[in-house]
Amino acid sequence: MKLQLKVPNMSCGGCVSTITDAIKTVDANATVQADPQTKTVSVETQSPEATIKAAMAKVGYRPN
Ligand SMILES: [Cu+2]
Repeated sequence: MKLQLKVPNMSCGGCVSTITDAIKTVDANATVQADPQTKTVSVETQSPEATIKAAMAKVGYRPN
């Protein structure tokens, strides 16, 4: 499943690695592409969307 999420407070490479790590914690095989410029995170994952969103919110990046 491919998720396309908008994360308004993602602003730099540090945010990107925090978000990527959080997603990998719930799905080690996930493919994450994050662009702070467009505030977009693309995730290819087997996990439910709610699980991915919760993992991101937990580290301070709540997708809208
Ligand atoms: Cu940042």
